[in-house]
Amino acid sequence: MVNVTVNGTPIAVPEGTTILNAAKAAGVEIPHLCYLKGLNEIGACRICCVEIEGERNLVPSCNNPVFEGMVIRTNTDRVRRTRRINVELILSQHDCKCATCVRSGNCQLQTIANDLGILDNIYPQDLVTGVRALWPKDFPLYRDTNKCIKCMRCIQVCDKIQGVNVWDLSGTGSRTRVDVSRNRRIKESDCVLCGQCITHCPVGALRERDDTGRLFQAMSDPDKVTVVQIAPAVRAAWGESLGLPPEKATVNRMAGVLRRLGFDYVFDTSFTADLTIMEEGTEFLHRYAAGDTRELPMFTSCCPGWVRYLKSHYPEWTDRLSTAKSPQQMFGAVVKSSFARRIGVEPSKIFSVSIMPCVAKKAECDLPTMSTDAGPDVDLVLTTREFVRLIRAEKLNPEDIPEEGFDSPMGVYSGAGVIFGATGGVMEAALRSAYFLHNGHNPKPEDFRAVRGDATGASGWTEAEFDLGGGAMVRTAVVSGLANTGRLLAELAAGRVHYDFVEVMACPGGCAGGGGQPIHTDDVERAAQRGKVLYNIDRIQTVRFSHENPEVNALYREELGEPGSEKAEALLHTDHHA
Ligand code: HC0
Ligand code: SF4
Repeated sequence: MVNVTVNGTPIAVPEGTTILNAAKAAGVEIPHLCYLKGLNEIGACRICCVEIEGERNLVPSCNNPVFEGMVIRTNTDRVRRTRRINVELILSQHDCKCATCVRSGNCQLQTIANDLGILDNIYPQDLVTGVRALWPKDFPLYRDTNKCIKCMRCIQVCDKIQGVNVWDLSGTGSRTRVDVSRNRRIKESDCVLCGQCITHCPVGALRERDDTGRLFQAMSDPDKVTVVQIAPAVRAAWGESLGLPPEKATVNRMAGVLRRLGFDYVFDTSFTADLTIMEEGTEFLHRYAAGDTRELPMFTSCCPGWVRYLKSHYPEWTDRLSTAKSPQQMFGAVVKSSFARRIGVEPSKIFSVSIMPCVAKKAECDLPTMSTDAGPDVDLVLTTREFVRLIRAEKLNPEDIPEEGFDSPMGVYSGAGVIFGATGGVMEAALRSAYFLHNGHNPKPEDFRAVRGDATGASGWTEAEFDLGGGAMVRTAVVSGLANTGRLLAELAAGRVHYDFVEVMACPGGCAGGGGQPIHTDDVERAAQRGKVLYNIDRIQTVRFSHENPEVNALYREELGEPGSEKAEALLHTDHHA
């Protein structure tokens, strides 16, 4: 242990502790902006500077460890003045139009400036102008250079957590800025649209494309029937930025809210998560029995960020992706076919919307393979954040809105369909049903819990092996975060690991930690906590197996025949090469 004093309070902390964390342990919070634990500890913003007795210069506290006998002061006049000047200098290069910024009220720079009582921008603004106009408006990820404060969090998260390396510094000195690396335009980069750089941006420099205007347009068209689906992971997070306690932020209250927003039909993506399991589980058993190494291990295909990553990094392994469409896209396909027939409406008159914790879903629904003559299967994707903005725009108070049921038939789901939203959930749901399909009887729902992933992504990936019955040993791996995924794929390529079935989610923790989820300014990662909410929902469901979803079974009975049938193939599968 190392003995230090923080503002006169003695404290002992483990060796290697940073000044920032030692101060925290002594009950002293040091303001900081660029710092992100374990990810960005570079002292770039200089807001966390403190005075150390005996040192001439102030030092950033986030990346300097304590030493024995260190005397730290965080509240001297010099520290206060320097901190203030450093914030003012950042503001001089920041487009401070807070009234029209998506992060207003949720911006770490705004909070620090307000907390320090900075009421004027005293330095003339020196913004790089005009660059913003070059950013493509149709790309689901939007970047505003004039808001970037060069904290470098986006660079670090894209490099270290995702291994995609989209961002880099360009220019030197006062002209240094963050831009797409290697002089590329964003559309030429490998950006998979995971949105992790958005959720780690402390200000409004990065955001998703705003699609709420297109929704309002469709809603005001009397010819359109609006249908909405709610992704599994949204239910675990939508209440966070509305101040709703988890027991009030239920998916049934969300259904009530969506009806008040004007949707004609409200459904749950978890229904088609169950349908995905029927198709993907069947497909896996066929591939496993055939043993063709070109198609094994089978990779899950429901995360569009991962599909984009695989196709750009290992295009030769595209055949290993399950051909099953994602639940979002299966949902769209069913809505514009069997549901349209059921309600007697032309498919082209249906406007199909999904609320997703994800930015990449905005690109998935635009793929040419996800459309028919009636138009795209899913017309519009809104992130959880955009959904919350709709609630705010309409001045709805969710606490006053009663919980309501879903419309039928696509509002019926099993617990297996809900855990899709957490890392390992797709694999667990698939194994529950693959076991049934293989043996003709159910396992215990908890039999496959060993596949549950590590929501922090810190431990790499989770391996497990199961006997599906009759000696059918299935080797599984579950991974989230694309840097972890890159390492797993390298091991597979080198022949050092062998799996039959691999689940990949681009975002750490799976969709629960998705790049479209609410952003918090306290730097606490919430994927694990949200994942627990989903597992708890599963635990209390009466139906916990996708193959026992009565409406999924009715769909097969009445329209599709068997999983993997010609009709099911045509409607629910895709060609990833197209
Ligand atoms: Fe997910 Fe999905 S689980 S990718 O994270 O499979 O976005 O929540 O909706 O489609 O169901 C996201 C979440 C989904 C899909 C489902 C899958
Ligand atoms: Fe990198 Fe993901 Fe951001 Fe694209 S969306 S730049 S892949 S972190």
